[in-house]
Amino acid sequence: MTNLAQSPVWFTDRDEDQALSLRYTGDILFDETSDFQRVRVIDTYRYGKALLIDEMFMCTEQDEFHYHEMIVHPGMLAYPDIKHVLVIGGGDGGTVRELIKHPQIETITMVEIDQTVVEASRQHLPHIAQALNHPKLNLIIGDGITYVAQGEDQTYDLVIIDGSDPVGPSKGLFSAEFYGHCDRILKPKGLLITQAESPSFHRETFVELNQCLKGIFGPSQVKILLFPIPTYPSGLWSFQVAVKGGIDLVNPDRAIVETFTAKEKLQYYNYEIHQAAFALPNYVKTMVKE
Ligand code: SPD
Repeated sequence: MTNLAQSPVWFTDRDEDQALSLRYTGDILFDETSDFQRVRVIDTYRYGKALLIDEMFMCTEQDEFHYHEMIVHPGMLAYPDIKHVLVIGGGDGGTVRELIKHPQIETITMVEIDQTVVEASRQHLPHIAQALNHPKLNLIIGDGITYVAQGEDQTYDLVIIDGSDPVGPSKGLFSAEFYGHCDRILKPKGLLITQAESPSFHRETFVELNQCLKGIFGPSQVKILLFPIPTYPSGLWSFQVAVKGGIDLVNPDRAIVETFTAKEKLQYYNYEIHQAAFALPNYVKTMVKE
């Protein structure tokens, strides 16, 4: 246990009305401002090292597994034929680390706009960034929005949007034009999984994204997946998943899931979590009119 005498310095991720603070050592391990954003790494007492973009927590060593296991495994285990994956964002490497646990994947293309995020993670978050040199990964430093707009039709089985909040370079990751191209570059059978903010903290963004995806993929083809993550505002986070080609997202093969989670010693995801994550609280159902 630490006490306040060790360091009185806190980092606060805030908006006008609420905030989340973590106390840290006071040392900033990495601090660079790129063309896009300020990227820092600090060492917090409760959650280990934390990657910060501008004034927000992007991930921490102690709870990143909630996010990275849930952005990858529900989709991969619902549709085990996935071979070609595109990740937009994801510069810390956590999503790729989880993807490579699925040996059937042949190629992963990841397009991260900010080399500085990759560098900060490689230098200070090696457990998260460990797969960034994996031979299946083609890491492109560039604009994911342009990449998707110029992508060939029906190329990927899975597209994952592992972006930041809708400010700065991530703003365009929440637009109908972008998701229209994602639909086009997905194969007729495939999945899109996108970081969808908090239904209680970012209500407007969450609902607009849901309407946007339903408009493109069809109302019955869009599912919401909820999970807790202590270091994001409100502690409740979401992904939204668009399904193409009749994949049963909610009911994967139980034996396959249990064998996989045991083999990989996953820390958050399991069969029960898979099913429960698609259950929505009533207030969320009301928000998205389900
Ligand atoms: N407010 C934090 C939202 C962060 C979403 N992306 C996290 C990236 C982890 N790979």
